[in-house]
Amino acid sequence: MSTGYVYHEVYGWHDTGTHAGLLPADPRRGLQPHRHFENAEAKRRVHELVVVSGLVDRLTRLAPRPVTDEEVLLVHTPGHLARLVAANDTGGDAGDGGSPFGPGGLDVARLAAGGVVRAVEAVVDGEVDNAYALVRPPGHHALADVGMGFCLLGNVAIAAASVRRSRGVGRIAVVDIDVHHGNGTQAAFEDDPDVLTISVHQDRVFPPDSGHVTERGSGAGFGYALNLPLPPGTGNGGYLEAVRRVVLPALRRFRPDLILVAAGFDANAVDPLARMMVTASGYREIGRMLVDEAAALCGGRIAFAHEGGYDPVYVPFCAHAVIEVLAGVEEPLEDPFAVNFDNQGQQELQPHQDAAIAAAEKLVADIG
Ligand code: 6DK
Ligand code: ZN
Repeated sequence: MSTGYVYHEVYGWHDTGTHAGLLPADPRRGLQPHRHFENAEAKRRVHELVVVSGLVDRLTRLAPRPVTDEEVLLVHTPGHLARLVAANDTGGDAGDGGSPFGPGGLDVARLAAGGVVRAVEAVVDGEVDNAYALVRPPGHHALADVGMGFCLLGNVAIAAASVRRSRGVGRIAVVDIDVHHGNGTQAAFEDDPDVLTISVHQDRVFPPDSGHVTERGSGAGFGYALNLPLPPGTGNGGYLEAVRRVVLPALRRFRPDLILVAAGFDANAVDPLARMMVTASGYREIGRMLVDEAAALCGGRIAFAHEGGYDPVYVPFCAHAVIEVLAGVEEPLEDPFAVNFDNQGQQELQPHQDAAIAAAEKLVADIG
């Protein structure tokens, strides 16, 4: 049993600067500068916990390489790449005004996408059994011709497209558990019946008006995009039920050769950018179900790519739990915060959450 692990110190050097709650800081309006939500802290502290806990000793370190122009262009337009290249010396924004980067930001983004590619290649090649890529900047919002939502390049989309080309992988399922809609990954494979994209997210947080259960892909890809928007306040009960009743059955119908997980941890109980209540034990169970399903469906071939998650104190415990599952650790690190979050009211499935799950559940039968 071996688990690949990608991290590079330069991921922490991607400079998103300051803002004031996602607006430009402006003292004239009382807007005080604050570091960008997508700063290095949460992810760097995940890595530090993985090292300090000793988990790193159970992992196989994989060195990321930057993605080439050719790989970027599997998902993005020449225009998008050209704009990022043009802004790379000075720094700039990837498109929506909320996705800033400093000088060299494109180089870090290439190494993030390349870190996911490396993890996925190692899994497909049998070099490792499964893998976790702890990368930054994130990727699942980036569209073909524009970056958005802190994302410059579509890390998971690029990795999926790249490994299909280089390794001839047939069917890939992407499971996106970031609390925001995985719109970029969905768009990249909108027409493609060989890539199933599943996104479980908080209803209409970001992008605005996106990720409705009615979005199902188009053309030959109709039915191969699945969206499960959950109401705010959903905790472990609702999330585990969503995975059991929608994600796993969808995977079983699709029969993927490889599963990729866009692993955001911003559905955690104290995230500043969303209103969900998932705890480290919830993430552990979600991770376990996905890893077990990969074992049943595709020889255990599963790779996780880190996306969002903004509380620097709690995200490390959530991500650590998932990496432990991948590595088959039997004595897990205790979550010191569990006592505070596990007993929050309404952690168990609520009727309005059940209704949201039922709406997506109905669509699963059309897959495959
Ligand atoms: N933006 C992510 O976690 C990124 O999915 C989430 C991005 C959320 C942006 C939220 C937002 C505004 C609001 C108002 C005006 C401009 C922008 F990609 C990941 F990092 F994973 O409210
Ligand atoms: Zn997110």
